[in-house]
Amino acid sequence: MNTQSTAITLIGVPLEEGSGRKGCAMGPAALRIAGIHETLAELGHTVVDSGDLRPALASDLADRADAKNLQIIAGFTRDLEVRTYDVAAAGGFPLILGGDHALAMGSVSGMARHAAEVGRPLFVLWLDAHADFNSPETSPSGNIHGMPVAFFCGHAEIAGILPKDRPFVDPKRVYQVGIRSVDPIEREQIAKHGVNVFDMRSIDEQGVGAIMRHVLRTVKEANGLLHVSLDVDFLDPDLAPGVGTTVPGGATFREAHLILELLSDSGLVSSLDLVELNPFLDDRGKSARILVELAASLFGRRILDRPTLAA
Ligand code: HAR
Ligand code: MN
Ligand code: MN
Ligand code: MN
Repeated sequence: MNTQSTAITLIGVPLEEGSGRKGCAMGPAALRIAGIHETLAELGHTVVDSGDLRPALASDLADRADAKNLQIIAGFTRDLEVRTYDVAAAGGFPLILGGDHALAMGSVSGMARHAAEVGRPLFVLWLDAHADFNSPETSPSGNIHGMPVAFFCGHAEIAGILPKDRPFVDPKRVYQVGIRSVDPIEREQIAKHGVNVFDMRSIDEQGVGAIMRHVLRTVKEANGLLHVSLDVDFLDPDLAPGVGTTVPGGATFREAHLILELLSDSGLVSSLDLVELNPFLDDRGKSARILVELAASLFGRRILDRPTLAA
């Protein structure tokens, strides 16, 4: 991916109802203002902005207190599943401009359908302070942005959002990096289902280089596709304050860039979510800008050319 030109389709997802507060719906606009399209085009890629999703309500589903705003979120999930699948199936790279993290129910499910169709396993790299492995039964908040990983792994029963026969992601193919806020039952669930978790202590002890080499080697050996889901709160709040759920002690600018650069070198990434940006909480656009800078690293921007080290 670092040298070749990629056909990138931007998909705006103005969803905020999964997060329990307002503001993330402005995320796609802020990422556009921060220059996502121009930045990736300048790196030599073909970029098409397909605009924002405007889904219908899923009025066939009942609203419920343990999964708030289900009709709105299910509508987005259905549309985004189809859009993500369509872009990937046509050989393109879906780049999702969020929107809160509930959108990953749609983007990852769409990629899982594409991966199943081409007969390759789907891996997910989840860059986040949170594990997002709650279900309606375990969630302390009822906020669906805390549930997408359990959902696309088939362990959050929210019936009727997507067709019953949809493919799930194997939780053993989910790699979470940067984790530092996990609810008690969620902690048991991720262990039980075998999610690979590299928490902040792992980053401190091993460094992101060693962690990423492990992940990328695993994906490569399995001939997998790799979906990357980047939550703003993966980053330290000093660096990226534009998010509703800041947790101290996050990834540094250099750690984050190294991860995206190693992903770029690998050429294994098939799709990307940029999520949880809340421009209303941001400081003069700095969080939006850093997301664009990180996307640029994934799509080949380098300080200097250097020989690519084997993953
Ligand atoms: N674990 C908490 C809950 O489920 C908080 C989840 C917050 N999630 C995000 N995305 N901000 O990572 O309510
Ligand atoms: Mn998240
Ligand atoms: Mn988070
Ligand atoms: Mn492993």
